[in-house]
Amino acid sequence: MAEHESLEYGKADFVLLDNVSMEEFMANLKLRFEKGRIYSYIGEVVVSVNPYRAMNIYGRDTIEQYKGRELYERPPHLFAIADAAYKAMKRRSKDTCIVISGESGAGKTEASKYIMQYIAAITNPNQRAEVERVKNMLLKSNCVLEAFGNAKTNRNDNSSRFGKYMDINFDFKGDPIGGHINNYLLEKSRVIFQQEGERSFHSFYQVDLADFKAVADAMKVIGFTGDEIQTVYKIVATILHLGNLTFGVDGDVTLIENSKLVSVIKDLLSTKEENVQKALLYRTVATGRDIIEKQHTEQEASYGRDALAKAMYERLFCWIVGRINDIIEVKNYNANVHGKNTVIGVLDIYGFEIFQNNSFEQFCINYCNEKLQQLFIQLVLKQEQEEYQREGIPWKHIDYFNNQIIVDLVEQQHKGIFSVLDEACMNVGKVTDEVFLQGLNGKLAKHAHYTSRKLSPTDKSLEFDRDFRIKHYAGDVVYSVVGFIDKNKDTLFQDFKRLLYNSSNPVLKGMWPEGKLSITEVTKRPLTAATLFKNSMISLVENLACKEPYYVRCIKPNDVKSPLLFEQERCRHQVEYLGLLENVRVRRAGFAYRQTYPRFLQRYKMISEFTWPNHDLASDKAAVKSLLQVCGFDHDVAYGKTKVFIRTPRTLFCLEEQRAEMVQRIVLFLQKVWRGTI
Ligand code: AD9
Ligand code: MG
Repeated sequence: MAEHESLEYGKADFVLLDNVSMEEFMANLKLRFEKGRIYSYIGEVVVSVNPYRAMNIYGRDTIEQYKGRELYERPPHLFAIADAAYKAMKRRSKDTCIVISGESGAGKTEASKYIMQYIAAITNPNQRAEVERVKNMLLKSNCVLEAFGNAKTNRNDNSSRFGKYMDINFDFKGDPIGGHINNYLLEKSRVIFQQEGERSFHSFYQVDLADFKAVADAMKVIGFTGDEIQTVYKIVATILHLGNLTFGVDGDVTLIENSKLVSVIKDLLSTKEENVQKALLYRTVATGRDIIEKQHTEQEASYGRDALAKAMYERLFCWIVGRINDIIEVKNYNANVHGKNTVIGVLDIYGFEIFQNNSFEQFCINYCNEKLQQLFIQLVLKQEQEEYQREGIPWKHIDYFNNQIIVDLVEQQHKGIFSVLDEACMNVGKVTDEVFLQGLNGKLAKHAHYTSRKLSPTDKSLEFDRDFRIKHYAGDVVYSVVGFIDKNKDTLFQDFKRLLYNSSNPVLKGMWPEGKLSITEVTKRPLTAATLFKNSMISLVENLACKEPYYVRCIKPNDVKSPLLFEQERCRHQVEYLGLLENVRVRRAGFAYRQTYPRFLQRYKMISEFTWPNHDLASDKAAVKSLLQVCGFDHDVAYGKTKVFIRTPRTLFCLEEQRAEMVQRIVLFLQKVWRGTI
């Protein structure tokens, strides 16, 4: 139980609720939010509610309060979990990771930044210049990634439109020596289309001097060259101009209506005007032995232009991440000399999404959340189980909904939705989204988590040839198949790749190595977007699974960015799909609380005369036993090899109360001694 918090702020740890019911959970969450207590625990999981106002809880003094402390010693905070992850890494040479989840606007990115700031603040006590440089680069990389990967949406003014996993590497002293970033599925369609009230990526608007300078300076600090920074902005400008480019027809000839733009674009891309023109209007195809240039229809030309804009931006973003990695990655680390190099990973990834219209992107994002939920289930349960085994305490099985069935529905070979989609995309001839839906219906008719109107004709919430519904662990989502095939194929005409590869700007050329291949050499189909995403998710989960995980579950209190409003229904839904109640149950079904014997004594020894001020028993374990026997709690605890386990939270409460009483008495006693009245 966290110290320094009276019950007027509610229960700091949900494990301490009298009854685990949705009502009690919500009442506690609301009370804490209203009292300005935005963080709570479920055991070691941090539950965070976005305060939508500046909180004075991230300063140097707060950092000092959490540094080196145990989780329960201070009120719940992100810093406590960051410190726990750091301690585990430093003391036990464990790789750890902090998984931050929650929906758009819930506060994931802010949380990840506070965690990084905390780690930066508590490390490098000797002020080694090299470590300071690394820390600075890691922090600055956020600024660059946000400029190119974030955008204003209706849900969040600074919404991350990509998933991010960042490893921070530490040397044996526990100081950061480098890092690595993995990025996932950038929402590149935003470059060509934004919903009403939304914007494209921040980078397209950073033309006023201050914003531009901040990002360009951050790039410079990280180590981008002048040429590289210039190329980045040339690409951004090219994409803006492509957005204004329109096509028309004259007889049977497709032409560019505003050809002046082509001249601007060719300068930005350091290529020839005729090459740009040709790539926009024709595609080269190999038919048998012949190579012909086929003119685009107006529609094809527009499609090609949009695909080019999207692909250039996506490639730019991945290139930026790659460059940052080149620079911040640990080089020449010799474990024999420097000791083990350990890692803390921070995952800030899109939460579950249910929109009015859900497409391929939402499908991928929600699949990602299924994978992470599966990992959460496995790790939380696995960890509990392992700890009980290690400590020699019998394990009791707990029932929970295992979402593996939904993960399989999406990713299974041959039968899964991704496979059906890829199969549809392989077909030659006219493949439509409807054909894909038929394929799904054929293969998944009997699946308990899949429905379409065809299979359930009376279900009016679905359209016949357009929609399917997945029963996700977090709720039902209806997806429209429109655009699935196209987004999965993600075609970019080869001609564009060659155009960019043949640029005389070496930075741009370097981004498009596959443009080197001539038409006859291109034989391999590029992997589909679904396959790439699936592979990246599988390797992400593998990576997380071998680390000791810490969780931050973020909740968005309302849709109007208000610091005052706690929308009950809105929050309840999030608590539900984040599986927080199950989390509390799992935690309580075993032992709600555990602590090593010395630590336990340190906190409660004043309760018993056998242990205060010191005990003379054979071991700390024996002393804890005698203390708990005297208090009458012996029936509610188990004694492991190194830790005492307490089953019900009430016992811990009583101990805390008795402790508080004794501390009070001791203080009064000491005051009297000092005043000389004793
Ligand atoms: V998205 O999935 O990338 O669209 P996030 O990352 O979950 O989303 P973000 O961290 O960007 O949300 O938070 C949204 C906004 O809430 C921020 O821009 C802040 O204005 C506000 N916020 C979030 N956390 C805090 C906080 N701890 N203190 C103050 C906060 N404001
Ligand atoms: Mg974010």
